[in-house]
Amino acid sequence: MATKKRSAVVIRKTKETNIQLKINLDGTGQAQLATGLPFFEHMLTLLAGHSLMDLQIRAKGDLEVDQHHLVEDIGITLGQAILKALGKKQGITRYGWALIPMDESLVQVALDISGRPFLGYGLKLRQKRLGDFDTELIVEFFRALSNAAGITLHIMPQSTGNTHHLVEAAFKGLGRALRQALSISQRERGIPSTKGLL
Ligand SMILES: [Mn+2]
Repeated sequence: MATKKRSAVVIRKTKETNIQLKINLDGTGQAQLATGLPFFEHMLTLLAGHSLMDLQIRAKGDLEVDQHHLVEDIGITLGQAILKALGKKQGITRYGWALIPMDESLVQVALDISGRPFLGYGLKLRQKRLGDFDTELIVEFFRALSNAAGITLHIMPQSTGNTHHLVEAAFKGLGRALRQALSISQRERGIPSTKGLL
């Protein structure tokens, strides 16, 4: 079904950030990251590994201001790259979901590659920082990704606990749900919408 290579390169440069991102939707989950944000790279590595996308990101930002611009802009760039690599969304499974435990924490992720951006987000993160990473930026990343990729995305905790565990379960869940939604369905004859457009 997928004869064309589903990969993309997006370069995004503003006065605040400079990002080069390469993606291969049909990869093996390899991540090569240089962002200057170690905790965030830990999460992006999980996202790549569990989605089986190959992800290469080189990003520089105005970290002297704070981490906000860089994290949000990586979300935008990743969303744009996914959309570009998907093309007309021919033959994709479209929906994906995952219920991921991380010890005491349990997070449910459901998504639709619908062309309609929406973020439902219910994580309550008790720690304000993980390493030196500002946990307020987690939701900003998911929102930017959802907006740029046109993905309806719900991330809801079923059981809340340690902040690192919760965030990790959310990124693994996003990865697993994306793996499913991006996969080519052998029985799907075209664009998986009764409208004929996604
Ligand atoms: Mn961890």
